[in-house]
Amino acid sequence: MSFSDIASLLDQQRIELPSWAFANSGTRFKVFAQAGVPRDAYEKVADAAEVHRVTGIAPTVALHIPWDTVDSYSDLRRFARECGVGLGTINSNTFQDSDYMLGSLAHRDERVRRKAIDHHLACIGIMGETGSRDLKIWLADGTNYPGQDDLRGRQDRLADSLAEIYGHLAANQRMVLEYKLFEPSFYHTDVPDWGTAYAQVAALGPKAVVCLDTGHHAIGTNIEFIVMQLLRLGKLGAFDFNSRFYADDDLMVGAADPFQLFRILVEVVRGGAFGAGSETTFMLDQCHNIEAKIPAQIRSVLNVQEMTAKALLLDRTALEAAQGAGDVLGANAVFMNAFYTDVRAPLADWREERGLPRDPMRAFAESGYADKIVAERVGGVQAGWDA
Ligand code: PSV
Ligand code: MN
Repeated sequence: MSFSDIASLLDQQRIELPSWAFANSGTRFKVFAQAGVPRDAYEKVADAAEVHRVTGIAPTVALHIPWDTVDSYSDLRRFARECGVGLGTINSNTFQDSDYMLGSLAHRDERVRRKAIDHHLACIGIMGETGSRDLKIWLADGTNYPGQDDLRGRQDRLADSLAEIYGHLAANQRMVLEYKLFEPSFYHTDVPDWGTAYAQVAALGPKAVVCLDTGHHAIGTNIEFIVMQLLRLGKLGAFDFNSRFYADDDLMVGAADPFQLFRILVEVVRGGAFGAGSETTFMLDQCHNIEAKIPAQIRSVLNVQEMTAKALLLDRTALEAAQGAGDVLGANAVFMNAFYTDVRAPLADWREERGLPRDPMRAFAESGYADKIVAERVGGVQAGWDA
């Protein structure tokens, strides 16, 4: 298998960018504001379009509601189109309202649960205007102390809430349920793992699928195994890509462990989830607290593309032959050969052939866009974690 065999496959790659990656973010200790950062959803979309302009494979932007609330979503859609991109997944947010201190869709209080359900119905309304297919739900719901609440009752209420939301989806829309081991809840989380997410979405029907955020597992978890299993079950709806060293670090994908990203993408290809017909959304979910935001998104897109090229280069015929013969070292050598293949020069050629810059990082640096937004975005309030 050579690069020319996979070049046209790489044309089919699509990576969705998170609007919030362009805004200020930080840890609970400090948000370091950067100059030129967007003040509203329009400016976030404009920044995302720059990433697509130099990479050619990031044509959609995911929104987070209410962070990206605008007066007219159809106008934002029009603006995105003018910038050369589209609007993608709508992410709900039930983690920054005081009412949700003890939970949202799993809350005991019917008033709070109703409010959380209604927020999701409003998000479905927005999806109609933005043309989005996916409603992505991540819940901070959980408890901090043993005995604080009834685990079973919470799971049952969660199922009821999700069923009501699911009932409002249009035929071409999906619910994507994201799991996370812990944080902000520390004793238990109501959707802590892929098994719980799978059980909840399987009960709902075919339009409900799971989102796998690569930062949401215990250290040492074999994430590619989960990818394989969810694809096997037809339920891997989306990725939230990022890197972690410790917990949910939200660092650039491929920065911490490129080999893990490669192994994940090998299972994506093996499971038939790569390419034009894929039902899996490949999104980044990252925060750039100390590094420049637009270049960090470009670097992340390139990291995914590089590991995808290596995964596509894997000689599956040789691998299967070695596996079938019980040749442990031979199979491993075939696998590692693909990972160690340097695809950077052929990818630069691939870009040039498509009218894209050979070096997207450099092209952005030389474009003057960073200076332009610093000069133009004066006044107003920068968008940030809780803006
Ligand atoms: C939660 O940690 C999460 O991964 C969810 O996807 C949220 O929507 C996102 O982060 C916010 O950055
Ligand atoms: Mn996520």
